[in-house]
Amino acid sequence: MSRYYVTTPIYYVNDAPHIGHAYTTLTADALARWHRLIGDEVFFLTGTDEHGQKVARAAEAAGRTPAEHAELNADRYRQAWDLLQISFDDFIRTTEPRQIDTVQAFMQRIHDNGHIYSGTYEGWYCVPCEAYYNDDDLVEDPSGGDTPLCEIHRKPVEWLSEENWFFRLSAFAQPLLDWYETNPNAVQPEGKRNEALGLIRGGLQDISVSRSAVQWGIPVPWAEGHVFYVWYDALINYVTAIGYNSDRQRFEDWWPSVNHLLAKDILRFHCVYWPAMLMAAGEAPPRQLNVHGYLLVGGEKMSKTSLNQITPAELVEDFGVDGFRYQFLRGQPFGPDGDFSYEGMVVRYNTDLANNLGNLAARVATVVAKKCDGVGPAPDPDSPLAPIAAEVVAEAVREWAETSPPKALEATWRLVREANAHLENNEPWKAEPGPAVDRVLGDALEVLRIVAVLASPALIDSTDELWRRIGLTDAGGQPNRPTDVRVPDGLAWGGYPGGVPVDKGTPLFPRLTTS
Ligand code: ME8
Repeated sequence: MSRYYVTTPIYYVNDAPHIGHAYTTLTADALARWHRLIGDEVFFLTGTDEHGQKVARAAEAAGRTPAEHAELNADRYRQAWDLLQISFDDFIRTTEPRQIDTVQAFMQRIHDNGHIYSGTYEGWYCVPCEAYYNDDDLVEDPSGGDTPLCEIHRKPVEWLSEENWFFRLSAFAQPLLDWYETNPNAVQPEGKRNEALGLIRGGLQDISVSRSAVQWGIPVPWAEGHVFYVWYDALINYVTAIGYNSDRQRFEDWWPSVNHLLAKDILRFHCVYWPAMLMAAGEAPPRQLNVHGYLLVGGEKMSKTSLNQITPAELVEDFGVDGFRYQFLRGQPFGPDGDFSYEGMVVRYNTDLANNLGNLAARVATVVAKKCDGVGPAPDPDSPLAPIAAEVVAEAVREWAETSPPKALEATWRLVREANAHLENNEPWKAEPGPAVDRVLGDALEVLRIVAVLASPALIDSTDELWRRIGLTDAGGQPNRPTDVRVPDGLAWGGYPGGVPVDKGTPLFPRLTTS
């Protein structure tokens, strides 16, 4: 059995989650569910990033203490993930004692290894990014203001000047380049790897790891009055949760074969700072970093100022949990930016879920009721769909392994379309009951069985319901849920036993209209 460790970024608790956060989290969830299907031991970590100025200021603006504000918004993240049926194994909050202990121990190790020194920091800082910037990273204020703007938030940065502790990042430029060279697939996709290499080759400056002007943070153990810069606190969550400072054996079981998911906004922190910090602490860098683009609304990144934030709950109300999950797992390729539109989501839902999968399930059940007294027949071992199913399973296995849920689902829906075409070509609804009709319907039921398993990382309750409707729940000798099947062996053609009751029920995915 292999181990699969997958993480999302831990999100800031300045505000509630929007669909951008849901996008990364859903992708991690689907990957975790897929790896459970193939029999891996999975550890799926998400959580919240609660310290730093951004959260402290949002709390102040809301008239709360940072701790109260963090509590409230961490809860909103948990509620959103519960709603979306996110199957995380651990939800870490950076204000927990385990994180405080681990950050102090990890940073102390880097300090003891001689990679931290004291100095004065002077330069630009963007609070919404919680990032230090050089002049070259910033853009001019188009309205003529003297202060340059952060490129991501388009807000004036702030000038910081304080006594600080610095991490000798510059010393890690060559070790990082060597690591990139020997691990050409560590950062995916290639364009993002090149971006990270560009940052390293462009020259790395030492970076301030502590703040004395901010109170809301983890105390620096060797310097009273200082707290750690929030990013040096946050990244460490990935090792806290697997026992870096509490259970060395467990840590070694899971590290470094991790798969970090993140968007391009935090590439620099994950693909440059984090591997360097690990090296400085004497640990191996992460095995895999998967960087995706932005989910755009009307061509713009979601932000509070442009009022284009959409919450997951708003869309779940219209599309259901599985409709939501399907859209964000299938809707845009994993990697580049993708535009989200409500109208596009309706089209995808109606095409793939209502018309293709929902319709296949409904028409098979209707014809089984009419021609087979409601008892599902077994598939034909020599069905023309058998080799297609084998190809689709193999392709899905490949694409999930490549962290590409959209392509894996696209392959899965090819099988749905082929099964619908097989029914159209044979028109069992027009034929007399008998072995020929049984074969065609048995084939379609077998496809539904296979699809219920392959789609189960995306569609949760509806694949369970499909399983029940085709008679496999409590069928005896059969896995009780699609998630109990082991892939790929359990998907060999012919697994549908036949002789079980098929239930039509109401539409699995009722058609939607745009209004
Ligand atoms: O950066 N499209 O937290 P954050 C796609 N606390 N993904 C998006 C997105 C969008 N429009 N908007 C947000 C932080 N995301 C730090 C992370 S990790 C040690 C610390 C997702 O709340 C995407 O994964 O700003 C992005 O990287 C993350 O949310 C940023 O979340």
